[in-house]
Amino acid sequence: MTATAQIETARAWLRTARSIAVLTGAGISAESGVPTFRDPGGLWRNYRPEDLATPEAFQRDPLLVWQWYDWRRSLIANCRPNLGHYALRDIEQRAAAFTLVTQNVDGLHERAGSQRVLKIHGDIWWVTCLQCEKTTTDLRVPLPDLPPRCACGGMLRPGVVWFGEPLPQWAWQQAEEAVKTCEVLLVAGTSAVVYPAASLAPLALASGARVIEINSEETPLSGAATCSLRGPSGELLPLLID
Ligand code: BJW
Ligand code: ZN
Repeated sequence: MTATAQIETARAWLRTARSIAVLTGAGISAESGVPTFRDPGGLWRNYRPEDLATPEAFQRDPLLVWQWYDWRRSLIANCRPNLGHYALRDIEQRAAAFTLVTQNVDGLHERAGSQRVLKIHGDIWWVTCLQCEKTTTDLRVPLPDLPPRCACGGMLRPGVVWFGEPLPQWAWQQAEEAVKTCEVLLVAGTSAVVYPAASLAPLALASGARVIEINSEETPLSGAATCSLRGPSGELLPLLID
């Protein structure tokens, strides 16, 4: 099938589906200027993101990890949603049932107007206290003191999910339910290597859903997906709406 025919087919599936689920990753925010994790250019001060996004890294050097998050928060504060984020908002508005599962912590889906968003890796604007365990939102950039402290005196950590940590239970259960019951799952801008998020597309396929992948590169999911579209999500997603 030609690329144009593939897009036509995917558009028809989305138009007629009673329930749609979407899984997004860092690639969907790339065109907004947010660096991805595993593409070239994702480095900060020569550290690999995978080596900083761990509880061990935070335990070893909370200031270093906080400096990285503070830098990312400032960068994201200056980014805007792109046409890919807006296309997903439009698809939600037309769908009878819709769930957007995101691995992203940048908040750009909400800023684009998406309503039902499950944030399975947390949110970079949340802070959680290591002592009283309260989670609050802190939108200040840059943060005045690093590492930041809670009103109770405890040290705060970023409200995100690091390697080796469990995903927020409620969001994960809803995500599994959504992909098991959807007719179409759209997977955009993820390398599909981080689990358990990477298990959602195989789960959708096993439950009989069509899976449409959008990515600028081939991924481990590309061969299994019902349809795999190669290109930037900011250009391809708007083409999937009538
Ligand atoms: C574009 C584009 C454009 C670019 N248009 N496309 C061995 C096997 C299986 C699993 C494991 C294993 N060893 C360890 C594990 C578990 C581990 C894991 O999966 N590791 C793998 C790396 C092997 N997973 C975990 O630890 C998870 N927890 C867990 O399993 O808990 C179990 C448990 C249960 C009970 C008690 C205790 C534990 C947690 C995973 C948390 C991931 N966290 C991060 C950081 C979040 C916070 C932060 O932002 O700082 O989440 S890591 C990072 O990767 C981030 C992302 O959400 C996640 C996924 O990355 P994503 O979004 O796919 O980005 P990239 O950069 O990888 O890809 C971008 C893609 O976009 C590319 O494909 C590009 O081509 C494409 N692209 N421009 C379209 N314009
Ligand atoms: Zn506290």
